[in-house]
Amino acid sequence: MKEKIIHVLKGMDGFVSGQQLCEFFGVSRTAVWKAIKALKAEGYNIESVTNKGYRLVSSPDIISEIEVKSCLKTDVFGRNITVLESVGSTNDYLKSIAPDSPAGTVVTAREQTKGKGRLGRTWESKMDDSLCFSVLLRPAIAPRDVSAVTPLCGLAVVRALNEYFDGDFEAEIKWPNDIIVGNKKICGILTEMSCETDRVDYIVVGIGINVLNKSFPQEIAYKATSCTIESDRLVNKSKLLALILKKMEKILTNGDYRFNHRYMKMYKDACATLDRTVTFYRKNEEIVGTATDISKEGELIVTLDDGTEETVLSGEVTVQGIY
Ligand code: BT5
Repeated sequence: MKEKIIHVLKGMDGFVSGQQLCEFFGVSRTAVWKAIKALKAEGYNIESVTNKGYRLVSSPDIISEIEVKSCLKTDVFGRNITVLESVGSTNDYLKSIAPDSPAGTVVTAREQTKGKGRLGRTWESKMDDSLCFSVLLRPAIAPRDVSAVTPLCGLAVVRALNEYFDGDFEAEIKWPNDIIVGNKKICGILTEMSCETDRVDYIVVGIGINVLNKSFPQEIAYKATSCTIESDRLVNKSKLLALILKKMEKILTNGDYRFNHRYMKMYKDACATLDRTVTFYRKNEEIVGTATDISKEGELIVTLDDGTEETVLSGEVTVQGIY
């Protein structure tokens, strides 16, 4: 009921009368009044005026199921969503409920206490400052094709951020899975999967975005940035999450979880690593070259001074000019 009322109030410019709401949902005035009272307690500023009805003045900036659902424009992604107050890691939580959850299930939390990066690293986040969420995917693809999923999700995040912040800043991709603004990291992606030899059981894509952070722990301050640092715009995390889920659903399903020609071009256009000098290690040997292309499988192609090409599948690549 609360969710339906918020949906109606959001769609109205002015007031909607209590009577209209009762008729619309076939419930009593008391039921509407109780739902409005509960919404106010959750931080919604709803004006009530005798003989006019109710008007939504503002929504709380705390991520909630009602808020996300009222902004969702997807068919599947986020329709089943769990919003937690505090959790160790949204990826771990989603993996624990994955066996009984449908594709597109999302877990998010106001706070993550043990956020994970890749290779045992840590993802730092503070209560209500960051947008941390995980999405459950069940594509009918072979384990070897999973490598395209992270970059495709990165592309979705970049497009969502650039649409939401509309010219305030330009988000780009640092291959393979960091989203950067300028030369600093604004978002990281951690993809985990459960599979059998020839079949993916499920994939959990975990995305952490620095949204309202004004500062960072000393160790990462030189390389981290946030939406608030880069833009003066007020940010509604639920709305931003809904927009990212819309882009993810579109890109992943339209492209059948693969890099089709169109998404490959978009990825390359958004990739800050290309045309830069990069350094990586192979069998303890330092290799320096220019990042010249991305393969169909999402690998980075590096051209060395002698013209030979090296393919980098994953791992650490230092990009000149970026942290
Ligand atoms: C990542 O790993 O960037 C993946 C981060 C994924 C986080 C999400 S949040 C939701 C879901 N649940 C989880 O538990 N995780 C996912 P990696 O490429 O390994 O980068 C980690 C490194 O980034 C750290 O070692 C730090 O140097 C840096 N770092 C940590 N927190 C950061 C932050 N908030 N902003 C920018 N850089 C950060």
